[in-house]
Amino acid sequence: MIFRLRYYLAFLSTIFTSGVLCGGEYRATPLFKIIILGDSGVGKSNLLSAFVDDTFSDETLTTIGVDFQTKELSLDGRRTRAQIWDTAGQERFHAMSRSIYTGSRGVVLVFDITNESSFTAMGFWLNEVKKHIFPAPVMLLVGNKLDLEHHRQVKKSAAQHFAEENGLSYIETSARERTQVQKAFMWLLRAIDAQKELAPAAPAALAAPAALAAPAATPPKQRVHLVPSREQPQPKKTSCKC
Ligand SMILES: Nc1nc2c(ncn2[C@@H]2O[C@H](COP(=O)(O)OP(=O)(O)O)[C@@H](O)[C@H]2O)c(=O)[nH]1
Ligand SMILES: [Mg+2]
Repeated sequence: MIFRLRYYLAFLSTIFTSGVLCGGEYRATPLFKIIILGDSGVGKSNLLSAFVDDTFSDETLTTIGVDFQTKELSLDGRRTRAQIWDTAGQERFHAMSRSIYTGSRGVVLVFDITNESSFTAMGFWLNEVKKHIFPAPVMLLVGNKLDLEHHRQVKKSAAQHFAEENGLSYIETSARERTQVQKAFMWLLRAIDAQKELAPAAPAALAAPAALAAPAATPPKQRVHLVPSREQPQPKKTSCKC
């Protein structure tokens, strides 16, 4: 029952934030839905806050359910909104995460370069995307915690090989130091934008990581918590200024 209520809340919030119920300029702003997937503890929540708020926390607790933030930005001079969904990595939340897959145009697959098993799990998460998200979204493989290079367990070459084999682009980030975080998300947004003219069945593979675009200016942002999480006990309500 609680799960269903949460699901409907998520659905309603998506409608509001997509601008369907709003008019004028707001409706015209393109919305790119992106989801972040990967095992628990790899840094998904911190990558999101690093991108949206330029913040990092050592204290972040396990994300419960799903959560998203919307960030308004300029994509090559055009006003765009990125709606980025953060998911919980644990198995008990997989069904809830799947409930928000619909309409995703981009996926960030995150592992922790200091944690071999989180990299091994990329096969599972990739399969999740292939099985549940249509048409195929643009995907970016992210090796996070680059600041912990001295504890690296996953060779860069292994990650690059996995990315090549699966038609993904690869980038390494540090949410803690904000290294390449803007670059990763902005690349994904540009890749989604470039894909919009392609047929639905077009392959997700795009340019090589070397082609990752530079970050753009970042104006207003909006944070919405659909499901209370331990680190955010007071969910904020979405507001639509129609
Ligand atoms: N050193 C380092 N720690 C990080 C980084 N990103 C996240 N963490 C830490 O890893 C833990 C899990 O991060 P979190 O964002 O909650 O991971 P999630 O479960 O995938 O959402 C937290 O203690 C973070 O402070 C990073 O880039 N570098
Ligand atoms: Mg989290």
